[in-house]
Amino acid sequence: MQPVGDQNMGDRRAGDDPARRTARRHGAPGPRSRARGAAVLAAGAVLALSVTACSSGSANGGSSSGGALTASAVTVHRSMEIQTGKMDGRSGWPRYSPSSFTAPAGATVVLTIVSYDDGTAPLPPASPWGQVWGGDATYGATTGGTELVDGTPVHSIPNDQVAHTFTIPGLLVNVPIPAAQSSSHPVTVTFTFRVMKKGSFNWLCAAPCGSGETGMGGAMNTDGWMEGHVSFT
Ligand SMILES: [Cu+2]
Repeated sequence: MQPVGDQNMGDRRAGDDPARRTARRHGAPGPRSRARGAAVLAAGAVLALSVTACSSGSANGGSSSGGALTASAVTVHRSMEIQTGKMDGRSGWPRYSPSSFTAPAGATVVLTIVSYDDGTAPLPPASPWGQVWGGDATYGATTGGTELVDGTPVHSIPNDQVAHTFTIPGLLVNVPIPAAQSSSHPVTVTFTFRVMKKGSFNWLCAAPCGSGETGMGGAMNTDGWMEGHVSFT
């Protein structure tokens, strides 16, 4: 998706958005942000288990129906844009737009995420969310563990350079998004996957880009901002 409207690019900076930075340092995490932090950690544990034991995951955070499908020859393209608080009008609240999409089950989905956020939300050194995860055996979300960053294939983003992630815990899919070079020079991340089962799954951002002491509040806790849904029909 291309930038919306003709906003002044200079207004889109996140790296100089003091509210966002300050918000991370002040205020105690609420119960919801703690719960979300626990959910993210649990999903990380599931990811690690799945990769080491080659076991399949569950529809964690989503629902599915019907049996496995046959892969189709159809390829569909979906796009999301990561906007900064200065773009979406809510300081300190970065947002994925749109926050939800639908795609045919069994089709190859080429997802393009254009991010204008030039600030980082560093992950802890041991966090698994800087790596590209290719999905779960049950639902067949396959990516080869690769994403394209401005056309260059990579298997991971250094944890301290991550700005956001696009993570579908129920499909064991994780796409780390690095910080944009500048607010006027967005980074484009492209990722291909296929889901072999009908159903709806929650996605979330696992990088602490929200408000509160842990960075897990605000946009991180709000549907339509740093979490949403993907449906396969
Ligand atoms: Cu985020």
